[in-house]
Amino acid sequence: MSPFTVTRTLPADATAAALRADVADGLTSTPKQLPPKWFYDARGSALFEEITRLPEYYPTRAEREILIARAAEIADATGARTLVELGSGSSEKTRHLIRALPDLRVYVPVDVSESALELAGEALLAEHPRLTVHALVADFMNGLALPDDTPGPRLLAFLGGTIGNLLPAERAAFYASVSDLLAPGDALLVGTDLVKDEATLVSAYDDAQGVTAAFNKNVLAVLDRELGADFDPSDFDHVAVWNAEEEWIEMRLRARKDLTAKIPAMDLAVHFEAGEEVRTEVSSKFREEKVRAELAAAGMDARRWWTDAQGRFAVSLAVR
Ligand code: AVJ
Repeated sequence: MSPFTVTRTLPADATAAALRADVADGLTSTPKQLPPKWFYDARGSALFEEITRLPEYYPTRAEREILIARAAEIADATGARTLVELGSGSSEKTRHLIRALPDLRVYVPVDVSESALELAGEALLAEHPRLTVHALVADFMNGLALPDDTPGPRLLAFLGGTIGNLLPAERAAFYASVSDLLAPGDALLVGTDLVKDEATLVSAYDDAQGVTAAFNKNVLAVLDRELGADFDPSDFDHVAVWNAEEEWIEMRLRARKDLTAKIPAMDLAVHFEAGEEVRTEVSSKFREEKVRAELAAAGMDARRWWTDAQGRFAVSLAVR
């Protein structure tokens, strides 16, 4: 078998169909909403990379600090021979982990972006020629099946705080499906941003340079390109608010005036009153007890909890 294979479990047109379904639901409901996964076309992914380097956006640096400091402990605790990474993107975060896992034989990056998987796979193989890389083009929210050759113990990594983009019910379903996928003795490594003061959180999602605003508005450019819509991103303001009850940051786009956007591909016209908002992202912030309890509810035992020195972000290791 070639050391690098890519398996597509998403039909080529699944993405287009999913976008239409999300727009049909989300822009006709009250309040309006769109799922955050549609930010990430090539421009959106580049803007997100830029966000990770902003002074205000601490999660990426905090998580990297933890992974570097704890890679050897993670390797010891898991003895992983297979590493599965959900939402792997450029695989930058996992590089430290891969270097630290002495028994690693198979790496399974999972992402909706085939181009990201190919680039990351080639780069990793250049560094680890004996590793088998079996990339999966898949949307892991719609159930996940592992390739045949994934020797245990397996470590499944879901990093970056992306778990925070799921609503509580989706999160429970996600943990349950991960637990189903794992065998006893396999482990889950999950990165969670933590509850902290409101000013720090809001500025992480509303930076001075306006990169997050451009990232947020990019979803409108995606709708324009993919669905022939006529949104003008400059008709909307970027909004980031802390929802203290739910303990999540919400990003929204707020119409600056009354407007009607046409979405010809779907025979849809969407009206916004001046000031009306569409919620584009929820980014939940966590406390240790809640992470533990949610993992336990899915049959996983949170054995380790590591934070960065400033206590801003946590990485948990849970065993099935
Ligand atoms: C990649 C989903 C973890 O929620 O912090 C960054 C995305 N949104 N700035 C996050 C994001 C606005 C990010 N995640």
